[in-house]
Amino acid sequence: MSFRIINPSFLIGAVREAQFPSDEATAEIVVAGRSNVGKSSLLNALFGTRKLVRVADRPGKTQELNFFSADLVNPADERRAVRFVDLPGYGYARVSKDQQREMSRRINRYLSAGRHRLAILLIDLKRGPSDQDLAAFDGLCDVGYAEVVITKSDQLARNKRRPALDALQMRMGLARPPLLTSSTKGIGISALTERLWSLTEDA
Ligand SMILES: Nc1nc2c(ncn2[C@@H]2O[C@H](COP(=O)(O)OP(=O)(O)OP(=O)(O)O)[C@@H](O)[C@H]2O)c(=O)[nH]1
Ligand SMILES: [Mg+2]
Repeated sequence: MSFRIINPSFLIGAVREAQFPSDEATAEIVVAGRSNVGKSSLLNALFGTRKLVRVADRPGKTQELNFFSADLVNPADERRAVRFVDLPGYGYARVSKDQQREMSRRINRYLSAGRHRLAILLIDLKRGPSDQDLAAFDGLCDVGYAEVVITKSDQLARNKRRPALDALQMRMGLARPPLLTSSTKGIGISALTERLWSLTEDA
């Protein structure tokens, strides 16, 4: 058996801090990134579900902070309870300014609540990092550990993936190449699960 995630369960769609789950012993993994980058899809892929996390038919779909509980399982069948947070995406121009402000307020309230130790910041391979992504990466690194994970790798031809990955690694100043995933093709999902196991080791 390999690394896997079992028992995924939706906890709450929170809009204010009082609603955040209070069990602080459980490692919390926050999934951040631009609107439409594939946060909700990646969670569904990790969970092995299609519908647990709502996926956008249009960008800006996720507006609450959605909390999920699940168990990471290693090949020796040891289990570790974790919690995932699906954040609203930033940078979608077509939601109203008021709505964008409210969404950044929600994200900032989460980050300043001082609860996250571990974030994965998603970057679309074909689009590469925007200035907002770079700022988000800095912000997440300031308050915890942030790991960059690449989404939608299926949208680039195989022979273009490596160069795009190298350019991205350079631009973001990463010590090693980030993990490449595709939620639709199932690429990198078990590698990411294994990575999450080691990242939560001493959380
Ligand atoms: N080709 C391809 N499309 C993907 C992949 N992952 C997500 N998508 C598509 O990208 C769109 C956005 O996906 P979501 O998972 O809703 O993105 P999100 O980051 O949660 O978006 P917000 O909730 O708006 O922040 C959807 O149409 C998905 O079907 C992928 O790996 N490959
Ligand atoms: Mg979403």
